[in-house]
Amino acid sequence: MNATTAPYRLYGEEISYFTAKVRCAFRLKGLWFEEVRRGYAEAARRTGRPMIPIVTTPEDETWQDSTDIFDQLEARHPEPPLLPPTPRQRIAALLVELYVDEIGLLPGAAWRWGTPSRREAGTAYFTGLFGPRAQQSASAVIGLAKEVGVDEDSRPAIEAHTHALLAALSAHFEVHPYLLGDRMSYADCALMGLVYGHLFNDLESRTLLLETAPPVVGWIDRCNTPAGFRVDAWLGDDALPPTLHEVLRVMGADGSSLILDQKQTFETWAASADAKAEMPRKVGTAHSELRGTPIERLVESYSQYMLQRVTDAVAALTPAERASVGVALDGTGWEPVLDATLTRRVRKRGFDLELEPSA
Ligand SMILES: N[C@@H](CCC(=O)N[C@@H](CS)C(=O)NCC(=O)O)C(=O)O
Repeated sequence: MNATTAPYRLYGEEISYFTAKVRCAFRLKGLWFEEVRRGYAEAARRTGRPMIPIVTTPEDETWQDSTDIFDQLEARHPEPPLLPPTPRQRIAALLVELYVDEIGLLPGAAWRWGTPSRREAGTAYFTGLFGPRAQQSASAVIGLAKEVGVDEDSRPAIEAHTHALLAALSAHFEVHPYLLGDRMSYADCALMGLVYGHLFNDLESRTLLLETAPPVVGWIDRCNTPAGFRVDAWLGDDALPPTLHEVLRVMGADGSSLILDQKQTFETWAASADAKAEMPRKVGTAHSELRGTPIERLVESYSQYMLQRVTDAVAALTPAERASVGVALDGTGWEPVLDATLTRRVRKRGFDLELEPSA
């Protein structure tokens, strides 16, 4: 079922956050794929957006956006599935992705670019990847790190959050091989974006992982080398074990206020926006906090797309399923995100996002 007559091509980098998410999905599904480096120009040529990853299919279609790539892969190659069919595990997996895409950027950027020595190591890494453009590319990403909320004042809180996350993940992976049990899933693929794409590939955070979180290093290895077609099971009874509850709690308690403040910024912008005009990538600033430390973040319209993905999945549950998810996630800090009502929605048109007309 997963045989193709030509390879998929994944344009991305080993150290790219969002490439690391989807690489795992190709491996999990046992697909024939090749990775192509320095793919920004090809991404821009095919989509108008110099952003990786992109995927080209055996039929030469182009996919962009890790989340959409997951959906396309799942639709074309449903076995083995990425997303569990059961409500608690499905919502948990989508929350892990929301955390990674929106909040994980903070530790990801802080450990790569947050101090002079990290900037030096990151820039040296870029030299091998981008040649003469390394310095320019590094300066651009250092600017993005500031935009997502990383600065000298916020770094201690971001690092404290990272330590808490690694402790919770270590405790979980001491007992379970993957986030949802004995089988890899969407949640593992998403988390690999932060934990492998950035933390394991960056010098200082790799040392942190090796010295303080060996079970997480073992999990990275399992995700990078799935055991062929041996597919074990997700936890029975749609369970979210206590160790996973704690992982979700660190993510939700620390991250949900920033996610909701971004929603507020987006919806304030949208209230006076012209739905027919091209939607800007950045729509304003969220004044938020992490562990009590102020965070200023430029808000991307795309953040509404990611939040909507979770709230739509919640809306699709039956009342009994919704109640069961509520019980399982009680105390994680995710409750206000699960209950959020979006006043304005976005949708994809081609590779672009646009505002849905107001109801
Ligand atoms: N929503 C996109 C984000 C992709 C993304 O931000 N990729 C980074 C590299 S990991 C990039 O190309 N950044 C360039 C930019 O932000 O302009 C996805 O999930 O694929």
